[in-house]
Amino acid sequence: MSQRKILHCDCDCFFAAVEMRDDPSLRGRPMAVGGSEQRRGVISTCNYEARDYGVHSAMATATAKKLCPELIVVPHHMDKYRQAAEQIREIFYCYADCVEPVSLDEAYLDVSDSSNCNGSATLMAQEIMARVVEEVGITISVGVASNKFLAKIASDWHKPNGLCVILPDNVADFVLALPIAKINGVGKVTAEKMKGLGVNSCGDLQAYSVFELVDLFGRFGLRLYDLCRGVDDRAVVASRVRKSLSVEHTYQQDLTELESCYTQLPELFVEFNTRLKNLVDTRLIIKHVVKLKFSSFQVRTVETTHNSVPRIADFRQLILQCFVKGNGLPVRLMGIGVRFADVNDNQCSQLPLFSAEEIAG
Ligand code: TTP
Ligand code: MG
Repeated sequence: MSQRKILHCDCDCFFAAVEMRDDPSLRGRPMAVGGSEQRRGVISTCNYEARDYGVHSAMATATAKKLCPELIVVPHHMDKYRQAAEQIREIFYCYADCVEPVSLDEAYLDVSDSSNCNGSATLMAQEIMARVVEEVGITISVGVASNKFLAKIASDWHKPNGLCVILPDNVADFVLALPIAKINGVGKVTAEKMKGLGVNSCGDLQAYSVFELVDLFGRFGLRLYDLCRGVDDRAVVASRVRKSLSVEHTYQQDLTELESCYTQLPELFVEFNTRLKNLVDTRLIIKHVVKLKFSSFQVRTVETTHNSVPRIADFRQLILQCFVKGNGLPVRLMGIGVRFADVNDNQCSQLPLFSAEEIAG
C-alpha cells in the first residue's frame, strides 16, 4: 500500500468553545457546559481553565463546583453545536472527499489523493485550523500521520489549537516512548495488567511476540501487536454522501475589480472541474454557488437552482451578482461550487461526466 495521509481533526473543548465565542465574557475564566447542580446535572465539557482545577467531562456538576467554586456552568445549546459542526464539516469537504465523522466535533480525513496545497497534508491541516477559527470562531487541533491510530494520537498531542505531524520516518521513534495509555482500547484494567508486567510504553510492548500478546490479552493482543509498532490499516470510511463541492482561494492581493475576479476564475474553474470529475457519477447537482469574502471580511454568497453541471459562464454570472453585494469593496477570497441533492430528492437530474469541450468552454 502506498503511503497514506490521514488527518484527525478534533475541536478544542467544543461545547465550551461555542459558548465562549458567543459570550466573550466567559473567556479566561473557568467555565463548563452542563446540567445544573440543583438537578444533579453532569458536566459535558469545560474550558481549559476549568481543567486546571481537575474538572472534566462526565463529572457531577456538584463535584466540579467543589473543585472550582467559581466555575460558571452554562446550559446546553445543541442547535448551536450542531450548526458549528456542520460548518466545520463543510470545511473538511473542501480538502477531502473521504471524511469520516466520529462525533460532532471530530473526524478523520483521508487526504492521500487531495490536490489541495500541492498535496501537502501539513499545509492542509494548517489551512483547516485557520479556516475554522476565521469562519466558525473556535479552535481545532489536528494530527497528521500515515494512519488513523497515529493521527488521533497526534491531534491530542499539542491540544488546544495544536498541530502535530508524525512523518513516516519518525513513526518508529515516536512509538518507542509512547505510553500504553495512549492506545485506544487500553483502559484502566489492561493498563494495570501491563504495568504489572513492567510494560509502560509501546516500546516495552514490542518485546512480546504476537502469540504472547494473544495469550495475555486475547483477540486484542493481535491488534496490540500492530499498534505498538505504529501500524494501523483501517480505512477512513466516508459516512455520508457529501452535500456540496466547492473550491476557493484567498488572494495575496485583494481583487479590486470585477474584471480581476473574472481573470482569476479559469484557474479556480479548472480545479473545481478536476474535483467534480473525481466524484462518482451518480451525484446530483441542484445548485450553483459563488462565495466572495470582501476586504471587510464580510462573506456573501449567491446561489441559483440548476440541475446541470455548471459552465464557466454560469459562475461569471453569479460572480457579477455577488460582487454587487460588496458595494465596491475589494475581494479577498473567491469560491465557486455546487450543492448536491439528497439521493431521495426527485427534483434533480443525474450528473453527467464532463467532456473536454465543456471544461474548455
Ligand atoms: P471531546 O472532543 O471528547 O471533548 P472536548 O471537545 O470538549 O475537549 P477536547 O479539547 O479535549 O477535545 O467531546 C466533544 C464534545 O462532546 C464536548 O465538547 C461535549 C460533548 N461530550 C459530552 O457531552 N459528554 C462527554 O462525556 C464527552 C467526553 C463529551
Ligand atoms: Mg474535542
